[in-house]
Amino acid sequence: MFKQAIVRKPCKKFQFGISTSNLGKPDYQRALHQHSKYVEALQKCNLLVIELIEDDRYPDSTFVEDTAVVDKEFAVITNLGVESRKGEEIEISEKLNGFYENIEFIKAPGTLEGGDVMKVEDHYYIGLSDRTNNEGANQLTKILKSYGYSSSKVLLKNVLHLKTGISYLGDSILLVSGEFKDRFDFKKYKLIKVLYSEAYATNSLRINEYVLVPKGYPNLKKQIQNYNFKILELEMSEFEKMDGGLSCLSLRF
Ligand code: CIR
Repeated sequence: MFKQAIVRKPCKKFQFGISTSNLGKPDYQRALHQHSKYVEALQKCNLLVIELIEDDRYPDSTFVEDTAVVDKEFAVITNLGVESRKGEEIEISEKLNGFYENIEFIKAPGTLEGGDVMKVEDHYYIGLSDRTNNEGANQLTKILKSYGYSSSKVLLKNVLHLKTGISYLGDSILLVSGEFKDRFDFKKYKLIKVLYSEAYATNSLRINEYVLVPKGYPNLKKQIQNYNFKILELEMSEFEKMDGGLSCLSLRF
């Protein structure tokens, strides 16, 4: 069970963040509105939501998931893999200090972003991406081991982050798209294969008894409903334009 979440409002410089989507410039007011609905959804999932104020120094700072890996007994502050985002983790670290006795750090030359880390029961998958390097993954592996968790690395081919293309819904069920549909590592799970045209929605998010799903992906919605999950649909268009999905907008612990 998750009890709380940290989020950060999109800042006025949101449109200047990193994007490869080719979906055009996000509308700031609409992004703020979508973000407030996201916060409401987290509250509906019974989370206490800690909302940080916007930070114009970092256009991508609404994507807080990348700044930390959080579990019950520890938080790991990451070292983000792109120059324009380095420093976002500082305020998050200060906040997490109030909740955790054990705070660990990924240190240079290691880089790691939370979007590349997926927990499946007591095992962690760590994506090796443009943002997470082998050294960062090794540091995380060592930290996880010291807390009794196993982990393995997954080399990414096309996606930005591991969780862009795969997410864990619980009960041994994974949503998978693109390069993850046939990977050996994930064959032992129940796979929900997401249509190419709905790949964005692979980054859906299980929180307590709900699954948050982006609006506008009817096939995926049906596939998830078949497993009897309770669904909350959210408009995500402005975040999609900036390569961000549902998980990226919060740290849940
Ligand atoms: C970036 O490129 O860093 C942001 N525009 C999007 C980050 C998305 N985060 C995530 O998938 N965890």
